[in-house]
Amino acid sequence: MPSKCRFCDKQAAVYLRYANLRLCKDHFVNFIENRVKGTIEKYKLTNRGDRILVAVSGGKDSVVLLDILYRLSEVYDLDIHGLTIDLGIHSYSPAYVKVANEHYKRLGVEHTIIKVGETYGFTVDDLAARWRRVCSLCGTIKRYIINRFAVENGFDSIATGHNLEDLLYQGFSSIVLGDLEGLAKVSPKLEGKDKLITRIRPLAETREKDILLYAMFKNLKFVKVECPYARGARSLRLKHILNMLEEESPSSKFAFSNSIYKKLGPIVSSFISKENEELRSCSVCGMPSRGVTCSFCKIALKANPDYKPKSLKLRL
Ligand code: Q46
Ligand code: ZN
Ligand code: ZN
Repeated sequence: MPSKCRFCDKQAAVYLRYANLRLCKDHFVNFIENRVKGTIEKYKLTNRGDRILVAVSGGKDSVVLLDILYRLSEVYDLDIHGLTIDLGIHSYSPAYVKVANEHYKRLGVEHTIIKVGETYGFTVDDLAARWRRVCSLCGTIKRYIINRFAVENGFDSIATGHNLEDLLYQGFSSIVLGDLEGLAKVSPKLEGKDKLITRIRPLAETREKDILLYAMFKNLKFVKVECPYARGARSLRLKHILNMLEEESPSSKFAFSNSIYKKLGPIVSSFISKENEELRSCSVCGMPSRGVTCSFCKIALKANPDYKPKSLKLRL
């Protein structure tokens, strides 16, 4: 039986079981924008006048994040700037950087593209040729560059496209491994301190499927090519378990996220925060570090013996 949108006479394009809602394309787009607004307000992700650095890879999550934050920047009086990192993965990076660039231009958003190879003298492809566990090295590189760029250019926070399932996967896997520090980081907002800039995840309560539909309904271009170094077997298994739970009980993902974001996470992070107080300055680059040398500088020195820390301050 054809069914109508709950809010207008148009044909419904989606049925959201978790909300028992049939919506046309336009009302679905509104629904998702309101959901993101709800997350921003519930977790106080932004303050009026904030300068926000939006990390855009060119994949669906970050493209949707940029699109929605751009739309909300007037509502919340936000000044947004995009940052894309060219990791130097030859079968992957060029397509991503190109799409990110197209979105910045389409929206007229100021942005910066940092090429790891040109800036530091090595690429993620170089790391993969020499070491295993390249994703962990790549993750360190991305976090370092984004944070350093935000510190040097005076941003109040960094927005990333982590979606509901990304965070639930992190939470689930932290619980399975007993990794309390990891669990404390499963939150829509990670407060910064000194040279660690606050990180916000406005899509923390938005399902991956809904993000995909939003991108499709709005004709937003994004890249689907998978990184050659992605090894998702474990995360796919855990995400499959979460999807099975959702089949049984449509709102279970939201119940789980609520319990981590609102209850478990804050309790655990009140214990963990003591550890963060012990951060010192890296002896090579001066950025926050647990040891004498930060993880990024350790990787960079191994990959390029001539490595020197670089300022990422924009020349205006
Ligand atoms: S880019 Fe880097 Fe990912 Fe590729 S090497 Fe792994 S972490 S999979 S999002
Ligand atoms: Zn409608
Ligand atoms: Zn360092």
